[in-house]
Amino acid sequence: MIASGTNFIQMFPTPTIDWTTWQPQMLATLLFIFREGEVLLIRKKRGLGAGKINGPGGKIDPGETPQECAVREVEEELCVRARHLTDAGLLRFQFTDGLGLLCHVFRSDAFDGVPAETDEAIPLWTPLGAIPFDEMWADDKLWFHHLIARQYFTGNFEFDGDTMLSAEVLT
Ligand code: 6OG
Repeated sequence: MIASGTNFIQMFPTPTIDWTTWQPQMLATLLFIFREGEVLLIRKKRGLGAGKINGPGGKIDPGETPQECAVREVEEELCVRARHLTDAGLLRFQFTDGLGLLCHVFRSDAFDGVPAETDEAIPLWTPLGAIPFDEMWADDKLWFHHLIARQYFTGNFEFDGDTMLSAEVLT
């Protein structure tokens, strides 16, 4: 992995696809709610990445904006209403089975309600110094520090199932 300077790209190894012409088949969101020293993660019960820890989120419905999707998914998964979303990053995922997923990442520092377990997710208030990367998608450890630092990031990742084949992160 290479990392230098402030505007850096991390890579390992070289991507096999051309990200400049890449087109997604699916649009999705992730929304990370923060409070003093903690971030609200979920143990995902179903869908893509079931069993893993991630932020709440999901696929964007037709006619929905990414922000609307992010708020809806958090309400459905955790019964809380996030307020004042900011754009945190943009992630591109290409899976070897053909799925191309573009994921808008948001952050929020204000919410209403108390997170509750649902059919879709278990809420996990997680200290920022103890993010459980071993139980998360492999890309997360490459951009999570930018999310915490409020530094906008973009990432391009190739996956074969759970295995990350290539990665680039740009800030
Ligand atoms: P549903 O199946 O829940 O939408 N997602 C990923 N998130 C991370 N951090 N890394 C990945 O690496 C991911 N691949 C997918 C985006 C899928 C949800 O899963 C997230 C969506 O929130 C490959 O409807």
